[in-house]
Amino acid sequence: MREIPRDPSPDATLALLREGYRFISNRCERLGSDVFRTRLMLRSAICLRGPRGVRLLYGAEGLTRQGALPPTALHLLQDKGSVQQMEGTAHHHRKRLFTDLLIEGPAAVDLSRAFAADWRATLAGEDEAIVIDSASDSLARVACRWAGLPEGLTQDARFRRTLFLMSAKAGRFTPATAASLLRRRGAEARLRREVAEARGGSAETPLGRLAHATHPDGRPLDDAEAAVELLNLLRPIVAVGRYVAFAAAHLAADPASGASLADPEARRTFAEEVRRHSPFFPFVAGVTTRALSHEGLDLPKGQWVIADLWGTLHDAALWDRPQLFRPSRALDWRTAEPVFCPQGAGDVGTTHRCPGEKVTVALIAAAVEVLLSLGWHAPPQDLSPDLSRIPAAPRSGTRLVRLHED
Ligand code: HEM
Ligand code: MYR
Repeated sequence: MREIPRDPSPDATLALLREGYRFISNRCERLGSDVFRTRLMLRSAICLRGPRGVRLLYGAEGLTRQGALPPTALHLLQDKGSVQQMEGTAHHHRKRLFTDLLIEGPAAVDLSRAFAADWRATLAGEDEAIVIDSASDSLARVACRWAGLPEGLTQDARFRRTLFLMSAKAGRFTPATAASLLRRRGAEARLRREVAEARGGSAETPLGRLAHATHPDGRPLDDAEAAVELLNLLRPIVAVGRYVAFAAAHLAADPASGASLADPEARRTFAEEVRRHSPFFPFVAGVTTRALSHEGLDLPKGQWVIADLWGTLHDAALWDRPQLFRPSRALDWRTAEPVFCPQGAGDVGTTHRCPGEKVTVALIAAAVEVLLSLGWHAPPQDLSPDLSRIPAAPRSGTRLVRLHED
């Protein structure tokens, strides 16, 4: 067994904050290895780039997500008690709820139709739009209605903004992160009341489904558990606005590319390449629950392991000229190939792979259709992402002006 090379710095936390998405790739390249040891937040970590690391996080037994994320990121994103913190039977049972709703059910079609209508109506006639803000806000309205929440909450701009901030502020700890955590707590309390009320109603809407959902032993989810999972539907739908801003940036940088996007299949592969190319979810992390061997690595119990999603999607050994945005790669979320891992990889029912990929792709493709159906102008601006900021976005947020019906 080859010794795992070590990053020589005594603690690399500041380097991670400085280097952001490039943190793992930079060290893999420096050390000539797809795996290395380091210390982050004074804790020993093994970082991996490439399919071996992705297979470890999305296939190996003997791993938990509990204790794997900085607490602020965990509370702003999936949160304690959620599907992402479970393993085994409990996880598979809870995950079914998500895959039934988001993959088997009509969610992708329903959400993308509603989003196309809402966003188009919002944009048409605007003098100016910052795509990340405008698309995220429209997605929040659409997500709340789809979930079955009352119109009062859907129309509450502060609630919609809170849904956006949960993913926008999860990447580091600043005063804004603390403020977003407080706002999240308020949103959770509000959703607990909605769940309690929905218990008397039907199970037709996603809110109703969660209000009637059970644990494997038949006990109902309590209000807090259902509210946390409701946020695991709402928050990430709003987060797709970030991919929409990247998609719009490609159209703004190369308006002629719109001509090749007339048919739905072309828009779908465009959306898939947006997911590969854009810096979004940087790394995923787990902790071993027992000693385990994985593809030539011997890991002790309690080992923190971090797999590099962004680095794997941009590794020149795995992709032909990965820095180029090329929809002709014809990527597809249905693949189980570990090299295409923007939202995880592997088997969606039994691993922590994201259940929202079908919805994500449909929403990005719908956004492209909306943008192609309107006239607009993209003034000179910096569309490049700052890779030291997690999650990243085009620096300008993608600014469009003089939006009008064509
Ligand atoms: C899990 C990324 C959209 C719901 C994940 C994971 C990633 C991810 C990387 C795996 C986490 C881990 O392995 O620990 C993203 C990105 C999205 C997105 C970048 C773009 C906005 C969505 C959507 C939904 C969703 C639209 C639902 C409507 C979830 C849930 C999990 C998850 C419930 C936990 C799954 C589990 O633990 O089994 N997502 N996701 N995500 N995602 Fe997404
Ligand atoms: C969502 O679940 O809301 C969708 C995507 C959110 C992306 C947030 C990016 C920050 C994640 C930091 C994780 C650090 C892992 C070591």
